[in-house]
Amino acid sequence: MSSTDTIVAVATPPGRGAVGVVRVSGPAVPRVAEGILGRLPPPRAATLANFRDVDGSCIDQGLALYFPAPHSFTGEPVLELQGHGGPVVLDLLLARLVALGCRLARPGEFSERAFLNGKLDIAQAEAVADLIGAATAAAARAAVRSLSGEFSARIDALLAELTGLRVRVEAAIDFPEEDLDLPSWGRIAERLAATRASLDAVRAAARQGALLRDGLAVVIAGPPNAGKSSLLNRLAGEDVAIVAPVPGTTRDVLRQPVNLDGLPLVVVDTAGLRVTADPVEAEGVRRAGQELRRADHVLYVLDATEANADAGAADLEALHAQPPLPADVPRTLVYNKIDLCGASPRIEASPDAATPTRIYLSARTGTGIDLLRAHLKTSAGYPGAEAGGLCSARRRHIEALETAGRHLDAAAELLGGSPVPELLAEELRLAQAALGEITGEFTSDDLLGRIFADFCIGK
Ligand SMILES: Nc1nc2c(ncn2[C@@H]2O[C@H](COP(=O)(O)OP(=O)(O)O)[C@@H](O)[C@H]2O)c(=O)[nH]1
Ligand SMILES: [Mg+2]
Repeated sequence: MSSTDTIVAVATPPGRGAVGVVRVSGPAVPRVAEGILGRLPPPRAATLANFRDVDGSCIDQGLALYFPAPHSFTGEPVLELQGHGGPVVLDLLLARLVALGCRLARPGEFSERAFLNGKLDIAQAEAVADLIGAATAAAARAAVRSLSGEFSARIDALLAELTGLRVRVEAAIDFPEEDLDLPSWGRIAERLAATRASLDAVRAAARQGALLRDGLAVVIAGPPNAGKSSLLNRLAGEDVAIVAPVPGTTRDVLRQPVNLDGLPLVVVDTAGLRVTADPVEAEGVRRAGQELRRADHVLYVLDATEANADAGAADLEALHAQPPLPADVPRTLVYNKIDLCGASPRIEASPDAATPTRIYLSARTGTGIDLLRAHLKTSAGYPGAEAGGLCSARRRHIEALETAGRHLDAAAELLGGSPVPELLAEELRLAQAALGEITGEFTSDDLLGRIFADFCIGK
């Protein structure tokens, strides 16, 4: 697939910098280079050049790099101009290149062309965006692994297993006279079960990869003065929120990115949950409720020195009963201020899904915070930065893996009865189509558009 137009964009971030890079891709690159440089630079050699305006005057002086097709990022002829990183000079360069017939690129359009020309699959193109957006070193390392194709290779292996299965099932459709005997169906069922197991392993890995990319929204809630803001400051390692003995201090929602051993968290501090006549505080309480419904993990902070702290926990849940929080959001009860009652830090793990874990700590002295940090990691299923080997992944990938899993389950169910090869083949085809969406083997234009629209311009 080749594009007819030639696109241009500034590839470096807006603002002033030592160097600013303008990237041009498309069939007109040789002609555009003649226009702005006076000649086409030799392939892949950094060439000092004057970037010339239409009247021949010099807009900037810098390095020109020419990558002939197909050996470029997009697979098309690419020209990179490395000039000085000022917004005005870069605008002048852009205007000149547009006058030479280039069109301003849409977000992600360079990556989209790289995909269409077979330089990257979609999961790899997404990994480029994830590497740029990585919030922690562990997330960056996972993105590089996906970029180099490790995640795609695991998907391709699943696709190959499914192709093998389909070949056998479709043979039964094409040559019904050679009816498959029972042992043959048995072997197909075995292979199907093995494929299902590999798929589960890939999905578990993708979950962890997505966690590194998206991070975890940890929302702190609880009654006024329990020490919610103190806990945020303790987790952040700095004084982000105002702490005061006055109830109702926090009204706005505060968000603080926290790096938890490579796992990116966004810790959200909210107004204390109580009925109040103050309209500003009431708005804060309303917003706290809103945050709770978006949380990946809720920390209910309670004052351990208050006799009725336990009753408080039940009341807190009731406060949010309308509408209720999703049942699968983990909640942890944090009993704070243990320094005041001389208790030692401890964790009481949740005995069943309905009972939250309890952690006793002191936000003021920091004792017991380690228990909370470890608990947040375990509950998210994060193996820790030292685990290594993680690939970045996205929610979209997990959903596709789950869809494929459902079709494999349906296929297994068919095999349990007296199998109709046509129905079986259809389930396997649907599973394969779902997996193919991850790398882009089978992808609608609509999905492509949505994926690349999230990228930044110039990439
Ligand atoms: N002794 C002690 N005091 C605390 C602790 N955590 C918070 N406080 C105090 O409790 C009061 C309320 O704290 P704050 O973090 O503003 O509570 P919030 O209203 O829940 O955000 C402040 O005076 C804090 O200094 C703790 O662990 N130990
Ligand atoms: Mg507060």
